[in-house]
Amino acid sequence: MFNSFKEKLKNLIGFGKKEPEKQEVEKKEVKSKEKKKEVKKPKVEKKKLIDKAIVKEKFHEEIEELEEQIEEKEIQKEIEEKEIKEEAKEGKLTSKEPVEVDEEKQGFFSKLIKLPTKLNTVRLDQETFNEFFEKLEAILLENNVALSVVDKIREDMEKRLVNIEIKKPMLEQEIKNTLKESILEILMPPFDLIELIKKKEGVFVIVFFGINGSGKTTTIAKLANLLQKNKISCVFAAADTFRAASIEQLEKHGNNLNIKVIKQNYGADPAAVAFDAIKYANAHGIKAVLIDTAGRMHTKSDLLKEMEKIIRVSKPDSKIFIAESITGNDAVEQAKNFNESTGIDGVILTKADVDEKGGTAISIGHVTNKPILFLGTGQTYNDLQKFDPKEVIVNLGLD
Ligand SMILES: Nc1nc2c(ncn2[C@@H]2O[C@H](COP(=O)(O)OP(=O)(O)O)[C@@H](O)[C@H]2O)c(=O)[nH]1
Ligand SMILES: [Mg+2]
Repeated sequence: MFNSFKEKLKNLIGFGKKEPEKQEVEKKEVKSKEKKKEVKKPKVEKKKLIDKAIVKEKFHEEIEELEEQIEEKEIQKEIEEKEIKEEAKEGKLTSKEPVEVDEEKQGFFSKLIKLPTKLNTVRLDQETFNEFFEKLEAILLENNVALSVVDKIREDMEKRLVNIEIKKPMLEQEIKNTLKESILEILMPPFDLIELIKKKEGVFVIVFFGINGSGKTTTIAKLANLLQKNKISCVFAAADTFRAASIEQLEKHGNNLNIKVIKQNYGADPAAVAFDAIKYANAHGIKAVLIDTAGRMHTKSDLLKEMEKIIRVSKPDSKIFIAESITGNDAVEQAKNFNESTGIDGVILTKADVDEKGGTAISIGHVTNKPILFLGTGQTYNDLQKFDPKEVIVNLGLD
């Protein structure tokens, strides 16, 4: 997760600037890693990779263009410096001695600074900031960060960077810090679901919902596995009575994990299945009920009504929205609408293992104002990771 995002941020802001050859080697490594992944992925993934490669190339073209501009600026600067030195020799200048700045240690962005180049501080003017943010915006959008989040980040960074005096060697760090803090403000730390279940007297009910194929059934099985590791007993409610084979899929997980599955026939009222499962848990001293539901789009009002009924009947302690990390803005839009219509307490973001971008996590956090609890990171029962906002920052190279 976040691989392509991080790489581009690094190119733009310039942190961890490297020797050109080293960069080449790393690029090759990244490419060969991508190739390896490509082999395992289905065709749709391959297409995404190709799309991404095109965007990447475009971005590099832009960078090259900008670098040419910078070079021109540098030449201009050199000429000016020469003139100043000559003037100084002639005794015309009375200002302080220019402070030597190690350009190699500075990022790509710092070279854009137009204001006082002779002093140890820089002040970013609006125009330069806009020029920079335009590039950053492209990277953010390309990596699934929603427009509303981009606007928030722009506002935050503008406030902290424009027309503020910043010590030259601190510039890169300051840019990283502002971006980091803006993102951390969005990503709220997850609540501890395990503790919440343990603390509750009686049965703890969780309803899972999201669109078809987002990973609801698989995630329920992963979560049951985690509950078992924490010595919390649970039962499954096969409340997806709509999609063919959905009950059998849940039963298979139930068999593997030795968990009871409460079911009725296909076409039965899902709320009734949920009700049965809670009754069963109460009667058998089982701590948690995990309710699997049919996938639904937020646009289908009959299915939403059905969801409302499940919620009315089961009175869940947690409503968890399952979203696919790779679907980007679609997932964000769904989360927003479900949060407004049904109300959600938290999100589990699946398929993070096949998402190189990662911006969906930031966007969902912002539009729902709800925490991401876990990331689905593969297809085995153990592939469920507790979500940690600080890890996002580390993965983006901002810490
Ligand atoms: N790579 C990967 N695949 C996943 C993950 N979670 C679910 N899947 C796969 O996504 C597909 C749909 O999952 P399913 O649980 O049936 O989705 P549902 O329709 O929402 O219940 C299955 O092939 C799962 O194995 C994940 O975290 N990573
Ligand atoms: Mg399912």
